[in-house]
Amino acid sequence: MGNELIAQLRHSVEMASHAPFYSKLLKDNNISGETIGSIIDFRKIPFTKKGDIRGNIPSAFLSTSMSCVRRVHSSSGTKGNPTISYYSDSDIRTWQEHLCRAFRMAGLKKGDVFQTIVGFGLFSGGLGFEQAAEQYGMTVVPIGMGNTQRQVEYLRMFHVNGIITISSYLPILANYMKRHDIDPKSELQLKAILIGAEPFHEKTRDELRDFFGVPILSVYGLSELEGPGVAVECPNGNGMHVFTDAYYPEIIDPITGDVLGENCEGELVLTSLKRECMPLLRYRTGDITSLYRTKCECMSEFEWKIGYVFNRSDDMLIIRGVNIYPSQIKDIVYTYDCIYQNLQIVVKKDDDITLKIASKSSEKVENAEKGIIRDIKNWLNVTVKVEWVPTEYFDVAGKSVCVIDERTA
Ligand code: DLL
Repeated sequence: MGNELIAQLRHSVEMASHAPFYSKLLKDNNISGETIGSIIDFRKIPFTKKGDIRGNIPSAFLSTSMSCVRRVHSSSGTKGNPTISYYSDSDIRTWQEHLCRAFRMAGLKKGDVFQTIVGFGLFSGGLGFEQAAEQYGMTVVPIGMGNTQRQVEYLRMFHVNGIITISSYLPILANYMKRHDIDPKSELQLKAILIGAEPFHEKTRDELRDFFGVPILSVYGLSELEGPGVAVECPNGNGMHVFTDAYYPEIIDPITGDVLGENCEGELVLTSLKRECMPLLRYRTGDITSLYRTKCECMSEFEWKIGYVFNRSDDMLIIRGVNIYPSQIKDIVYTYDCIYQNLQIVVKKDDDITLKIASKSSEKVENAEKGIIRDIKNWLNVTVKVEWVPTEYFDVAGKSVCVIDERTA
């Protein structure tokens, strides 16, 4: 562990100590920048949880004066109150730099046209990508979410080369094009598609990559820590490069909190190294992934990667004592080729679980229904019902909700 990292961590602890929440936490635990001489010392800092941000007034995490805050964003709040994040000028610049790295990795160039199919306003995706793409020298079409017909018209009209969209919207876009006999390979000028903000399924991504004929790259981030741009995938795949000059990643056992070794799957914990207005120390992201070092062929200087995020710890369902992640259900459902790529799991009781699925033709497929029910029973020992919904059911203006657990409502 390099001295440089320790110096960065120490600096981050010092910056955080100006925020009321951390001032108390650090004092209570007799920790200050000066006590951090090694990674062991750093690990004495208790984790920060989303609940800490939600349970305090937002300014409890503000480590500068309000006059240094140039902008606020907040999380999409699909699971409770949205969490607020503060950005200084320098925080915004660092963030833009990260997204410019994402464009570079995706092979996008100055002069290309970039369409931002993500929400604007408080959601960090829209403004973040728009500003960064402008700074990168691309022409931006800041269209936002929804209205698929218009999205496609603009993709054609402006000869768009790159897009960012939330993961669940890409199948909706593809579905529209298929229904209207539009072939993106011959009719659009796309070079790369960036997706993020939600998990995707590998099979879905393979299908969509074939359909669009360009790389589909995952961009990871969360609004508590700048938004999209914490980690980014290059065309060589195999996970996402973490921008370790700005974040220190750890993987922990989500139950015990123990720090896990390289390649182990667990919850991602992030410490910001550069954030001015709202540094976070050992922040539990809730995202399940792994961390590994690799010499990637893209020659990126960022050697640490995280695996794709398929699950969140708070999406884990406990059905009659057994832990089940949505991705395990998706892995089974998507073996049926007739199934459309978004789904929703509604749990009313342990023995009352409904899968809302759509077929690619928007019609009920009897054999697939029987097979899915049987396979989920066989593999996961869970009894589910299937409710067929039209593909439009998933066309929502924002992130799709994958799990509705009414037992905890
Ligand atoms: O979703 C920021 C973002 C915008 C990322 C656009 C990428 C593109 P939040 O609304 O705060 O911020 O949600 C953060 O979304 O903790 C993950 O659970 C999930 N997430 C983000 N990126 C990915 C990804 C934005 N590439 C939460 N793959 C995170 C899977 C992702 N899940």
